[in-house]
Amino acid sequence: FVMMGWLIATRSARGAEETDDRPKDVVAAAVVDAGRVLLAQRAHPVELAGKWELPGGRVESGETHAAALVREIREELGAEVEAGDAVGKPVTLPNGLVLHAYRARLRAGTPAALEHLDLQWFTADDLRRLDLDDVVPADRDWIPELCIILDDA
Ligand code: DCM
Repeated sequence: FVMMGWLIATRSARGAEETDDRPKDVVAAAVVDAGRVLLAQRAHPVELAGKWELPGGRVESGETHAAALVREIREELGAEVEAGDAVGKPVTLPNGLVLHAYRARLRAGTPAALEHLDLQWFTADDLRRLDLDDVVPADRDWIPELCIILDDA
């Protein structure tokens, strides 16, 4: 019995540390409203804290990107959105995660910083004036396309 306990403990520890069967996809929402896009200021981890991002998070097993986007925005901002077209190209992080940005339209509720330090609505000019050091690295490539979207809006 002691041996069996040890085996189970070893296997579950390995499972937690070495195996991550979750999808590698991360979805991020470009919520556009009245000619502005909503950026969220990360609270963690320390190397990203204080930097602006498109809010979102990891896709769960069996979940579509659109469903993950709606769930993440509900969890992080307390608002209901509808997912739209892709923004820019997917970005692969050094850790293997692949980030996908999508346009999103507000359906209900007022976004609130439930998990972020702050939320702010940016016009295209605000984005052009934004210091890229203040943007999460993975999200920097999306800024030009966001400016185009806002200029067209
Ligand atoms: N991430 C990112 N840019 C975003 C959203 C997420 O670089 N707009 C990264 C940060 C994490 C991972 O994706 O490495 C998971 O995000 P979160 O911690 O928000 O769940």
